[in-house]
Amino acid sequence: AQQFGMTEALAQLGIKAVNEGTSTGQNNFASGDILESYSPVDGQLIGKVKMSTAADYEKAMQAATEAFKTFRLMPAPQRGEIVRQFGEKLRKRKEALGKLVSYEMGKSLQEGYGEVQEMIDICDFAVGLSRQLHGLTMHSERPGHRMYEQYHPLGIVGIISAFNFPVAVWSWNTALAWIAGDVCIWKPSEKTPLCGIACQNIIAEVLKENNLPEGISCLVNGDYKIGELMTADTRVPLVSATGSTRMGKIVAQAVAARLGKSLLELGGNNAIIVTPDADIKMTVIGAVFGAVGTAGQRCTSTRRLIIHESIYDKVKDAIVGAYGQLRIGNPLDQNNHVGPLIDTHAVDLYKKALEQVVAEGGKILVEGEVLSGAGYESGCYVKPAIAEASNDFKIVQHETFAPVLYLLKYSGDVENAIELQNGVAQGLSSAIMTNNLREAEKFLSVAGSDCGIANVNIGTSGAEIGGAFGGEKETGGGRESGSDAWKIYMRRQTNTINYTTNLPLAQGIKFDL
Ligand code: UN1
Repeated sequence: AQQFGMTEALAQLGIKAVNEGTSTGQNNFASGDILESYSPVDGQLIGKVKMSTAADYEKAMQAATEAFKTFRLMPAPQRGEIVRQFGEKLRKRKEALGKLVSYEMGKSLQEGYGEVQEMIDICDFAVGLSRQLHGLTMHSERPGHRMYEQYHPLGIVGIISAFNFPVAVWSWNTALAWIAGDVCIWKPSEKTPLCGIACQNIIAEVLKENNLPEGISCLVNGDYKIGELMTADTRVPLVSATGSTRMGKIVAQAVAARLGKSLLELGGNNAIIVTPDADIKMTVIGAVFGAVGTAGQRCTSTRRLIIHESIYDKVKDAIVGAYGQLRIGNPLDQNNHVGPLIDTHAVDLYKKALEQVVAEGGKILVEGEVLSGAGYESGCYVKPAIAEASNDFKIVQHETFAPVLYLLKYSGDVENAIELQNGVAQGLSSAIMTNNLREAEKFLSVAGSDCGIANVNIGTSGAEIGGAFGGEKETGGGRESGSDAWKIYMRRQTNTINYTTNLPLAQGIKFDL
């Protein structure tokens, strides 16, 4: 990692070297056990942080509660100015933070930079939005009355994020929450704690320079136990959680039990439909990036290709051929396409998936393999694999967070492909490759894809921040990022104002005293 300037990058982000002790972010409440962060890139210890105890969590809550009292009074466009400054700092640290993301999480450096770019983009979006937190005005049924609605800040937003987008998902939430006037408490994945420290250090600088309370952004490190404190806490009106469907069900139930709000961004099982009218060259690029980008660890990763029988062999050969060109290795080296999986546990799940697809009657087209030898010492590097399968296989129905792509065949009309595409429990992202207008429109119609994201002639991953991001069914139903996703971070209030000397009742009810 040294040769890629990692030492300088870590220093720039305020991360301590291993022999210098534990890294602490500003307003990072942590006095518990030490959590070590090992890189899946080279197996080296990158740094250490302390975990947060229940007492630390309580301190964070107090800081956040205090900060909210003043932050909510700041006009929204001024809060936008804070987010603008944060975006400016991210521009300056893009290289360092992108490198840390790549080194701690394992995604390619290009994708690490892309992730920081998503943070910058959502900041820009939020700055504009800070002047557009619009409510509607309505006509009252009563004479001399006026009605309107307004959006007020919610309070403390709890954020639980996953390892695969260790910085961007936090910023999708915080950038909107902050312009909305909320304060945030973040529990990053215990697999990427240093990314959490680095982000916290950047926002803490902005807060300090503006004389704002640190509690606007709090960090707690730790495992699910800290998450449990948050989900059960009535002081946290909104919990935004990204991760597995299993985790999401636990969070949703705990938050619902106290009638809080949750925003869930859970598993996907994303497919690309390839029709006889598809552009094969574009299909190959979209499908291969979708399947092997981030080593198949995006919630939007392409897991299934649903190919028409008439072009099945052609598409299969082209994709298999493209897999032969993939270079797997250190993701900091921009010559490589595919980096490691997050840890050896993920490698086990990858191996199990490949065993299971064979056991269920699938046929391997591109063999998987756990790579060993020079450059692969971490034990986390695997070869992206392809299997021919059937949609009803249990393993195909399941989201395996690894580069395993299933090829499925359909015959007849595009309706048959749509049925397969929708025939899974998850509903995040979907795509169709076709130059046929009828097929494309059918796919986007009410009888088409049942996912939160449906694309034509691009792959399933790599959404822009301007749209609402999220999905249906077991994906959890939440929407983050663009469009009107900001509304979940605010509470809506309907106001009726009477400017007459009479007090008529609605619905024409007579009540005379
Ligand atoms: C995720 O995998 O949790 O659409 C988020 C994409 C990225 C975000 C993925 N912009 O692939």
